[in-house]
This record gives sequence, structure tokens and C-alpha cells, in this order.
Amino acid sequence: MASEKAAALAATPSDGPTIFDKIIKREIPANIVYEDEQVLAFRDIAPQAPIHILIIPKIRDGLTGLSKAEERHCEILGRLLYTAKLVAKQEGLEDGFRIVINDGPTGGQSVYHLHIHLLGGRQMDWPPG
Ligand code: DGP
Repeated sequence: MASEKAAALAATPSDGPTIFDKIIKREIPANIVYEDEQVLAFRDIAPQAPIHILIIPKIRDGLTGLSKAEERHCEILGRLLYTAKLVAKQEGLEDGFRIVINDGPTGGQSVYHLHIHLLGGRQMDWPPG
């Protein structure tokens, strides 16, 4: 992949199946670091930090991105955020970490299944690119 920006601009926002469905169904391999009934967390294929993990709902339920969130999603959104904290602890990110949600082409989103990026293991900069 040329760059994450190029991937985001090339992606068509849609509610069709994504690569994450294949990961959930174990049709393609992924380095899974956490799983429960509702949430899956696995290492990003193109890590932007020493620790880079994606946290996703197993059932998308219309959540192609955060901008599609509705009131009924509040519980799963909270669970995803809490899982990010659990995984950060599991990964030993005691000194801090960053979470990111890209939304839409301008926000740099390339996979239309809501996901939280958990990044850590290096000093973060601001503003992000
Ligand atoms: P975003 O650009 O915010 O939509 O993030 C999508 C992320 O998904 C991006 O950082 C790369 C990652 N990714 C894409 N395809 C795969 C894959 O097949 N396996 C894994 N582990 N990560 C993937």
C-alpha cells in the first residue's frame, strides 16, 4: 500500500463487507491480542508505532464509521473504548498511549467497519498528520 492517505482516498465509503469481516470469521490470519463476545482486537498490518492495535466490534450493526453512530450504539462504543484501556495495559503501555478513530475520506479512513487505533511504544507528536 502506497500510504495510508492514498488508501483512504482510494476507499469508497460503503456498508459492504470489509477485510475485517474476514478477520472476524478467521478467513484470513490476524494477530489477535484480545477477544470477547462483542469485541476483537488485533495488530495492524501496517503499524505506525511499535504497538499498533485495532479494536473493532464483532457485529458492525451500521457502524461503518463513528459518524454513523446512533444512540443504540452507546454501549458498544463505551465497550470499545474500555477495551482499548484493557489492551493498553495488557501491552504494558504504562506510560501512555494514543487512540485514534479516522472517519471518512478526509479523516483518513480506509476500512468502513468502525475501529479504534491503539498506538503506543513511542513518544507521540502533535498535531497528527
Ligand atoms: P483506517 O485507515 O483508519 O481505516 O485504518 C484501517 C487500518 O486497517 C489500517 O491502519 C491498516 C489496517 N488493515 C488493513 N487491512 C488489514 C488486514 O488485512 N489486516 C490487518 N491486521 N490490518 C489491516
